Amino acid sequence: MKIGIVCYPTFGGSGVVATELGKALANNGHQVHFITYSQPARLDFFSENLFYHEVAINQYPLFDFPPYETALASKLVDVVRFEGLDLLHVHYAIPHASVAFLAKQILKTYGINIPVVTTLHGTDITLVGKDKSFSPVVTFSINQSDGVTTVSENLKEQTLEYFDVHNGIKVIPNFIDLQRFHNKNHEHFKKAIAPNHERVIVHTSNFRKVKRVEDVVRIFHKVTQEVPSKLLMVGDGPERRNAEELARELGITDSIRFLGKQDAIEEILSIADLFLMPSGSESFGLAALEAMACKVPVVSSNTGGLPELNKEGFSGFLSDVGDIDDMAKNSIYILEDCQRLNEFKENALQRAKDFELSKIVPIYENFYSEVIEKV
Ligand code: GMT
Repeated sequence: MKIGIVCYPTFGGSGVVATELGKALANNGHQVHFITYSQPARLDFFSENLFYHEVAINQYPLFDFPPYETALASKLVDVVRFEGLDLLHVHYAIPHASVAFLAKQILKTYGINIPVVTTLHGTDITLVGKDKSFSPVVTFSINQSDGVTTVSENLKEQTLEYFDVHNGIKVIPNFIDLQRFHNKNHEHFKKAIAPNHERVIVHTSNFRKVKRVEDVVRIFHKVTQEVPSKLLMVGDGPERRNAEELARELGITDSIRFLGKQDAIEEILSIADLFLMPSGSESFGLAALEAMACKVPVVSSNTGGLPELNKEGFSGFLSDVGDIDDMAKNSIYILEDCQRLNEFKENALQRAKDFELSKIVPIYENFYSEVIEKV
């Protein structure tokens, strides 16, 4: 198939899933065209089946807000027509689903009926999409898509609850490439971070409010009083400063490192004993899956799609959002006993294997075929 992928090219989860999906499809022999405003973060190599079309935006002085949607729709029309695409797969509803609808209508004037698949990732529904300033467009464009997928059952339920959607929705979870994400023996690196055999706890995110990074610091503060530990905070975003300030207030800065954005996240996860994800909302939890693939158990909140990934008492534990005491208690339980910790580590990997790339990508391929046949 010739597939066009539209996504945010940044480090966000939806962009990562879209890019990894495109790479996997290209590996399976499909021709994949990324259409976006800059090179996707994980697309920094050459492959004969991968193409990148940059959306250039005209900076005319009249535009207080450069019309990205118009430029993207025009680019989609161009790429579909001249590359002969079979299907467009847009990731994150806003604005990609409505732009795809516009491109589809324009393409009809050229006698082309391009099938459009929309994947809803989470905040496009749970935070941003529900906003009244977006919801009519989100509802309309979901209903106009030829195929709709969500990354968890919970996100499907939320979509149906908050939007008047009469289109069918297929759940296709996030997936993981175990060739890249696996536990590598990095004892020397672990020694440098935890010279006195402390446990290593990791959090990775975009440090937005929804990630509750201050909860991470508070949980760690409680844990380290019982089990000597170090905390690695990976990523960056608006809440980083608050988390740093809180660490200073609690007097634990010597035990926490804020590493900022990192590409080789699997190297850091390889020295971790526990991953914390106390999010206020999380449609799937790709970062937790990446940790599990590297044999890292997860202590998380029980919001959104997290219970579909993290199995209570097996790969980790789940608590109510904001229940720092319970998350700290569960972390201590996992970390305090070596044999128990090793069991949780093995279980985490077992659970991650359920979401292996080779199991999930064919679900997308079959769905594309169904949608193309229907249109
Ligand atoms: O907020 C983020 O974590 C980024 C966001 C995105 O859309 O870029 O991630 C969402 O999509 C990921 C991939 O499908 C999911 O694994 C994340 O759970 C989801 N984030 C939230 O729902 C907060």
